[in-house]
Amino acid sequence: MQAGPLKAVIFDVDGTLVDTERDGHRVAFNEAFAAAGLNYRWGIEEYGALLVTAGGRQRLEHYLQSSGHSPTEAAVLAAQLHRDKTQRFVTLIGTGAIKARPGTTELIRALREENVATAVATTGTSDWVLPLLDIVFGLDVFDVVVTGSDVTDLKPDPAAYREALARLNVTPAEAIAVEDSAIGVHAARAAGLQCVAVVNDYTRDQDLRGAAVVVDNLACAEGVSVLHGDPRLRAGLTVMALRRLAQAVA
Ligand code: XBP
Ligand code: MG
Repeated sequence: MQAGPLKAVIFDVDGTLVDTERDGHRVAFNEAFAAAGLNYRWGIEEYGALLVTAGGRQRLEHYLQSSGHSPTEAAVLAAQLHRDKTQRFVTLIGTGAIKARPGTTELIRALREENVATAVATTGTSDWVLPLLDIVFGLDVFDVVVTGSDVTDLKPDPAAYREALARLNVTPAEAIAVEDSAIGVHAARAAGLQCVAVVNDYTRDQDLRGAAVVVDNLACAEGVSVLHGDPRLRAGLTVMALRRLAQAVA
């Protein structure tokens, strides 16, 4: 097949490259609550609902306000808890407990071998995103990394994707986003990108209709479940499949 216009693939982090929310961020938030002497604890299901707010600090702030704290108190407490949560999460990352989702490492390698640039656009903060990417994948496998610390507006706002496209120096038609969530798909689409959604337990039932393709994994020994889009993706998400997708919309 002739090479398509695909020049870059931009990956989301939480839920996409790594499954961090339930057993990573959520646990660190709960440890921060406990260390601050607060009785709040986020259960697995409750945390899934809270994820509609991107950004851990913003998530805390909304939650604290809805729990009766004044806006000023909530803002100060959220900032303090978020600093502590981030440190705790960085410690967890250092233990090697956070692993790449199946197929991500191989796909990144294959893209780079075919001279397709690889990038990250996340709303997570750089204090943990950079060490995590370094430990799990190696920072040098990404041409561009845009974190929530680099933009004012978080997903579903397209700012992180627009910034990644600008730094990559490619147009939206030359790139594809890989996301796991409705707010992520919305952000990518709002930046003009085609999107592949790879779901996890928190995002499986979300409205991902903006994605051209929805799969339950990037690769899996038993085969990938294609929830929406090209059934050939059962064999896994390959560079050729991504090129086909880019060509289909070119
Ligand atoms: C997911 C997020 C982040 C994380 C927590 O980002 O919304 O807020 O839940 O990280 P993405 P912080 O899916 O875009 O990678 O506490 O640093 O915000
Ligand atoms: Mg995500």
